[in-house]
Amino acid sequence: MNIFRRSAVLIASASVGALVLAGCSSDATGPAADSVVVTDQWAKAAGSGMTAVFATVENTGGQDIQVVSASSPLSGAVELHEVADGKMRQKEGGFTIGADQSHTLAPGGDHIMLMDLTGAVAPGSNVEITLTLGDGTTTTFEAQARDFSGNNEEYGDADSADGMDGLDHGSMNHGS
Ligand SMILES: [Cu+2]
Repeated sequence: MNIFRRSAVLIASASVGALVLAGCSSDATGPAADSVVVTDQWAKAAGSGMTAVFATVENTGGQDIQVVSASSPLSGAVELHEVADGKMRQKEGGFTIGADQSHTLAPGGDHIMLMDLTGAVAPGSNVEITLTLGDGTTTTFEAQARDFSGNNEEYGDADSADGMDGLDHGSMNHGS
């Protein structure tokens, strides 16, 4: 009986210790990825070429967060885009999400652009996206693909055309 009771006390102590440690690691200066919550994410279904991913990206932390880049197993090159004058282009510096703010990625506005698709993005399938944040931490989410026929912004004649060699600029729009 005594042995059992002592074990119970030890287990209780260990649990308290774990709680204290967890509390210490979740302060405002923690990894940015811990403060990012992605909701309402979806991808535009596409047969080939390129497509876009949309979502609401929330920053639950007390400091600004920068989304500096993104990647996906389905794409050879993922870019962070904005739309200006009906044309999309790479967003300088990526997306900034203020403390306790949400950043909406939506057709006609900021979005994640998957270029050079490695395969079809069928309706109902999932597209995995990894966001890299300003502090180097990453967060990964899956966006379900759906048919969407709106949103046909053209690609701006970007000054940021560097590194775009080999891509078909003529077909760079969200349409299919
Ligand atoms: Cu785009």
